[in-house]
Amino acid sequence: MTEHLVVIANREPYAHEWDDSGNVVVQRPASGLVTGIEPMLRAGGGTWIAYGGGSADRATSARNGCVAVPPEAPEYTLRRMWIGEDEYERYYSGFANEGLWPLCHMAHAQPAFRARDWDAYRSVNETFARAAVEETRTGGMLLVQDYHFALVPRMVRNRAPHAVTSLFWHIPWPHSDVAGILPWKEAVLDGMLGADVIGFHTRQYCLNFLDTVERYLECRVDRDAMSVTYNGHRTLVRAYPISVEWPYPSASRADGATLRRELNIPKQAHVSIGVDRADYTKGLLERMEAIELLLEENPSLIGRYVFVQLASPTRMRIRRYQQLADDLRELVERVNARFATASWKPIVLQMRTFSADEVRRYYAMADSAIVTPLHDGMNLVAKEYVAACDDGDGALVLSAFAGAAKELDGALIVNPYDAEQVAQAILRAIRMPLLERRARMQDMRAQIASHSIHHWAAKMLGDLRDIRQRRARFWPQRLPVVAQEAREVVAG
Ligand code: ADQ
Repeated sequence: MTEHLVVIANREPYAHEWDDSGNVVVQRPASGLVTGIEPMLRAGGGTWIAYGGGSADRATSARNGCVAVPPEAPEYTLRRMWIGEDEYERYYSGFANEGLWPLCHMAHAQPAFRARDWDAYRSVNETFARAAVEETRTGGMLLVQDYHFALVPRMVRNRAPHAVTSLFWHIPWPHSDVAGILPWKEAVLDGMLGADVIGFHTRQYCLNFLDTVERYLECRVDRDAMSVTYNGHRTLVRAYPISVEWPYPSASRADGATLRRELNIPKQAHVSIGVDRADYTKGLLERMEAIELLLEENPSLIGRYVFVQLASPTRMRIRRYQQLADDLRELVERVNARFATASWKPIVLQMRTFSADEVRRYYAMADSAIVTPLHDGMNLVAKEYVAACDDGDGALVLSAFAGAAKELDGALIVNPYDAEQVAQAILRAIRMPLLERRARMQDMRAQIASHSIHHWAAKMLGDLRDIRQRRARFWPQRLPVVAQEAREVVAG
C-alpha cells in the first residue's frame, strides 16, 4: 500500500487551452497558492484535485480527469473535476469571491451572500470531497486549500474518519464581529472543524478564528494549546507563514539590464516594480495615486524614476474587477499624461499574466519593489522580490496589512491608505544609501532563507504526521508506513 499527498485546490496548476490555430497550449495561472503549493507535490509526488477550467482540459485528460504534470516532465497527477458552468459561477464567483473574499479582507467591499450561491458552494464541495475520499482511501494525507473548500474537511471526515486532513486558509481570517455577518457561519465553521489542523499565515488570524468559533459554536477553545474541541474532535489551529523557494531561481542583473533596454527605460533611472493580480485588495489605485504625489512633490524625479506594474487580469466575470481594470488603465493614463516628456513616462502598466521566468526578469530589472495591498493573507510577491535580489541589493516598500510585514523587518513598512506616507517611503527607497539597503536586504533574505516554502511544508506535514501516528492506535489497519516521498518533502 503506498501513500501520497492529496491536495484540493480550486485552481489547477496547468490549464490546457486551444489557441486560434487549433493547437493546445499550456497556461500557468498567476496565483500565490499555486506558487506556494506546487513545490511540495513536485518534490514528493501525489495528486492535485482541481476544477478543470481550460478549454482543452477534457481533450488532454484521461476519462477520469487525470493528467500527468508538469506537462514537459511529469512529477505528479492532476485530477480535473468537471463542474457545470452555472454551478461553477455561483460557487466560485458568487459565494467564494463575492462573499467570503471581501468578508475576510478588510478592504471595504461589501460581501454579497445569496442562497443560490451557497447551494452551489455546498454542492461543489461535495463533488471535491467525494474525489478526495477516493484518493485518500489508501491512507494519504489530505491538504485542502483555501476558502473555496471550507466544507470539505467535515464531508471527508464523515465518509473517511481515518483520513488525516488539513485546511490551509490562504487569506486573512477577520475579527469575529465581521465573521458574524456570514449567514451560514455555523455550517462553515462546522465544515472547517472537520480538519485535524487548520492553518493560517499569522498568529493574529489564528486568534481571530478561535474567537469566532468560541462565539458562534458550542465548543471548547484552548488558547495555550491553540486548539478547538468540537463534537468530540480536536482541531489544531496553527500559523504556517507561507514562503518561496530557497535558493530562488532568480534571473541575472544582466537579464534585467536587457529588459530595461527593451522597455526603453533610461539607464540611470530608478525602477520600482509592482506585480499583482488586478484585485481591489492589492491597493493598485492607491499605489498609483501615491506615485502621482511623489512626482508632484519631487519634480527632480521627472525622467529619473519609472514604476513598472505587471497586473494580471483576474475574476473578470465579477463587475467590481472589470471596473477596477478600467479604473486602473484610466488612472495610469492620467498620471502619464500629466508628467510624461517626449522620451519618458513615469508608469509602465502591463496588464497580462507573465510566465514565472518573465516575472523574474522584471525583479532583476528593479531597484525597488512596491507591495502595498490594503489587506493580504501573506503576499508572496514581497518574498519573491527579496529572494530574487541575490546580489544583496534592493529595497522593499511593504504594506503593514500584508502578512509578510510580520516577517520582513527590513522593509519600509507603510499604511497603503496614506498616499503621502507611501510616497515618502518610495522616495526613501530611491535615496537610501547602499549600506543601509544592503543591511535591510540581508536581514530580509536571512528570514526567507530560514523560513522557505520547504519549511512551511515540513512544519505542516510534520504536524499532520504526528496526528496520523496517534490515530494509528485507533485505525491501525488503514494506516500505511510513512512514504519515502513525504519524507523527502520534509527534508526539503
Ligand atoms: P494571491 O492573492 O494570488 O494569493 P500573492 O501571494 O501576492 O497573491 O501571489 C501572487 C502570485 O502570482 C505571485 O507568485 C506572483 O509572482 C504571481 N503574479 C502576480 N501577478 C502576475 C502577473 N501579472 N504575471 C505573472 N505572475 C503574476 C493568495 C493570498 C495571498 C497569499 C497567497 C499564498 O491572497 O495573501 O500570499 O495566496 O498563500
